[in-house]
Amino acid sequence: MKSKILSFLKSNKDDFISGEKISQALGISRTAVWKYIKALKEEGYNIESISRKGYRIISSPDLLTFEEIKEHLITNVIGQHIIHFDTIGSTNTKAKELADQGQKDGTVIISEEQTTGRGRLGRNWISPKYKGIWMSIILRPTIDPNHISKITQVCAAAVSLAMDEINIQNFIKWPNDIVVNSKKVCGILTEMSCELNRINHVVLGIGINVNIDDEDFPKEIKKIATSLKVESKNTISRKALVSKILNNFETLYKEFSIEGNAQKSLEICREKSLLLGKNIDISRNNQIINVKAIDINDDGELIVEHSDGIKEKLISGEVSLKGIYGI
Ligand code: BT5
Repeated sequence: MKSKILSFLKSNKDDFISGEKISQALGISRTAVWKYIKALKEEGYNIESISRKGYRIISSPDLLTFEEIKEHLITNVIGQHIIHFDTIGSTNTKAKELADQGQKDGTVIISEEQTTGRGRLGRNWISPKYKGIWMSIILRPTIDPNHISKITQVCAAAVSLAMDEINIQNFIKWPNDIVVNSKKVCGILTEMSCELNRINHVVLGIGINVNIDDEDFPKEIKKIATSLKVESKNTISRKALVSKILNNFETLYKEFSIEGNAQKSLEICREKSLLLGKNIDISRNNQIINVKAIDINDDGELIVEHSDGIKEKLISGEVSLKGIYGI
């Protein structure tokens, strides 16, 4: 009901709309209308109320609800259903749970904060309230499970294009980071449930440091992490950025959902790659090996060349590059 009232106010932005009119249209009492308006104000909506004239919306907060995101959303499927939380442990954990219960393709789980945000391999992901984008997309691709590892590249390409659109120069650090000014602003966590020849679901977790101030980063990650606000010296609209990511993702995912073709996304990942042409360190059996990153192949694997000229494909893992992440 609250969202219906909000839609009503938004579609009459320039005029006052009376409590009477809202109550009649929605079939609720005027006291109920007043209560919902009060709740909206508490969420940060600036609503003017004048007796005998009614209500008028002046501005909306940067909340990551469907009502706010949909204004800029041009997708057919991705993000057309958004489940929003004020706080949650991990959006990926919640998305997996909901996907197991049958939640549909393209649903987005988003939270204003995560208390136990997760990185890969059980690492943690700091996700302070109202300062970032912490979201997970549920996907049900009907492709061969062998192609699925490329989905992380599809996602990285979509995030990267969205950041271009707000004039943030960014690079993709294979396999799952977006880097601005040599520091990490975004990490992607891909998890899936599949059978031998069938994917049940994929959960794509995206964490972006948007408006985190430098002093808000815990000491241990300050050296390696940054935010879009720190780098651009501007507060960034999170809701606009979410819709740009989802819009770009749907376009790239359309290509991918046909037999796992990710040509366009992989082109973007190569173009924006932080690693290609550089000497990088990879870790193997507790050993650090220096290799040259030479390509990302059509399967989304990183091709590296050893000092003896032997080439090798990396499917995932840790790679490090001098000058990046304080190394
Ligand atoms: C990642 O892992 O980069 C994947 C992060 C995915 C987070 C999203 S948020 C929405 C969804 N729900 C979740 O619970 N997770 C996903 P990895 O490459 O393993 O990097 C983790 C490492 O990055 C940590 O060990 C820290 O060193 C560092 N780190 C933690 N929080 C960070 C942050 N906010 N920004 C940059 N680096 C961070």
